[in-house]
Amino acid sequence: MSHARPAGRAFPPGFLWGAATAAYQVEGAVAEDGRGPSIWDTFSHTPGKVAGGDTGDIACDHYHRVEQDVALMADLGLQAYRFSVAWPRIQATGAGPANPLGLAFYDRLVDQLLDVGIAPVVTLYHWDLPQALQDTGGWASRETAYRFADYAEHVARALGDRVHLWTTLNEPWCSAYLGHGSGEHAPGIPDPGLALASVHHLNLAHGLGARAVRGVLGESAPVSVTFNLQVHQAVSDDPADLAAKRRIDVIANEVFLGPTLEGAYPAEVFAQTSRFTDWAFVRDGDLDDIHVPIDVLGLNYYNTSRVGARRAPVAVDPDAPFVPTTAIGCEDVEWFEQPGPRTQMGWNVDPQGLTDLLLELHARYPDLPIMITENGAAFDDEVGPEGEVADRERTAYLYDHVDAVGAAMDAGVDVRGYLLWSFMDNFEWAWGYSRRFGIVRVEPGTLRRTVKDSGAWYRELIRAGRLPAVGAASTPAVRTSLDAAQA
Ligand code: GCO
Repeated sequence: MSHARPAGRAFPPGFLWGAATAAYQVEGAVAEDGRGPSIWDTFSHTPGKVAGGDTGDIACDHYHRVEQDVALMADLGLQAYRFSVAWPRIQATGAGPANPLGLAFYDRLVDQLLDVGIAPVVTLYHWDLPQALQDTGGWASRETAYRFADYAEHVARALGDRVHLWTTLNEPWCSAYLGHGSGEHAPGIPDPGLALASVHHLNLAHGLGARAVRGVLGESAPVSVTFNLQVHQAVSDDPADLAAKRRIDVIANEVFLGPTLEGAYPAEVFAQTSRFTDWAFVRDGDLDDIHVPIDVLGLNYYNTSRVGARRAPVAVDPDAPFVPTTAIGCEDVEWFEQPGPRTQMGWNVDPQGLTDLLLELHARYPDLPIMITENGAAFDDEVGPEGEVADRERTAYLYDHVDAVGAAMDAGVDVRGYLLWSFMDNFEWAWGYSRRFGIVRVEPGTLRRTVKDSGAWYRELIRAGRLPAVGAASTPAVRTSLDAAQA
């Protein structure tokens, strides 16, 4: 398959181009300056949970190399950097006064970014719950939502109006269902009832956290939440297949969109999940608290899936070691193989799915601006003698998805920016360091940074405001301020 692409469409001035990371995936320094343990420290140190026994103990050492990393972002011309604040750096046990040393790290980061003209996009929660809060129930406990609001208030006070956009949560779907359904992610407790309680408490945390940020910074403080909405394509128009699609949509998407954007859970969800919970954890007033106006909806998009009614019944094994999301009130939904190509994650490449998702969201919420807060691809990079990476597949993936965003914008969707995943190779959760999403390579061991061809291409996209060709020859190497320092 050819990865060559001609020069392509232009984007409006003001469209925000950036890149994203998350604290546990890049920072390292897990025991420094008063940081307490998070559920991901515990999980990654539990044998068998993460590929290769990898942990985030050192990760990209971003905590110590942050100045160089910001300089590199500036070399790439990034206009925004989406990073997450590690809750256990701010409150080691998830409660009590803020740790000044923890806040100081992000305070400096924000200033460094602003000094070079990069807009800070802050995610308050990207999965690193303080372990002490897990010990008292984690997201399955209502108390965690109140703790989150307190934490959000501390961070809002410290970073103040220097932040371009506040995101309360990243992908609560993962926290709820991978953390409590499949058990692939921390805390790794497979229990559908707890997964659904977590859904609600994460929603509540979003509402209370957003209100806490605005309580400190005023009603005009820009607030968002980031969802990884699942694009389920029905395998046919048969009513049974469409009904199956609706059931998985309800569990995966509507339980987040409904409360946060419409102030109600989808009516079907209660009957659909009655085997696992009576939803008594939803208290009077919660939906009002959750339904807070947001300025932007953050969207993380990678791939699509095909679903339909189950062709043959399956026995649900009560002793199975994990509970797939589909088992949570979707036992009758079957997954069908998507055609390729695929990334190294095994995920299908489907840029049209992104255009379709944007159009659908815009039809439902015409006044809600959208920001792509993650999109990118892992490939098995081949490294040249100088550490160079001619990652044409990744560049083609980025080209096609940026183009898909542009197509949706042409059709009237208000998309404000594109923040690719990821600025650099990092700790890919259960996959450890075996999956690399970066446009900057991080050399295992030395942690030396090298801009990949995709990074050089992205720099040119940002500079010109239009899609550069993806050539037969590789893009000229980017010489950066780091090259001399690392030589
Ligand atoms: C995600 C996470 C990222 C992942 C990325 C690739 O949102 O799933 O935000 O942390 O690393 O998506 O899987």
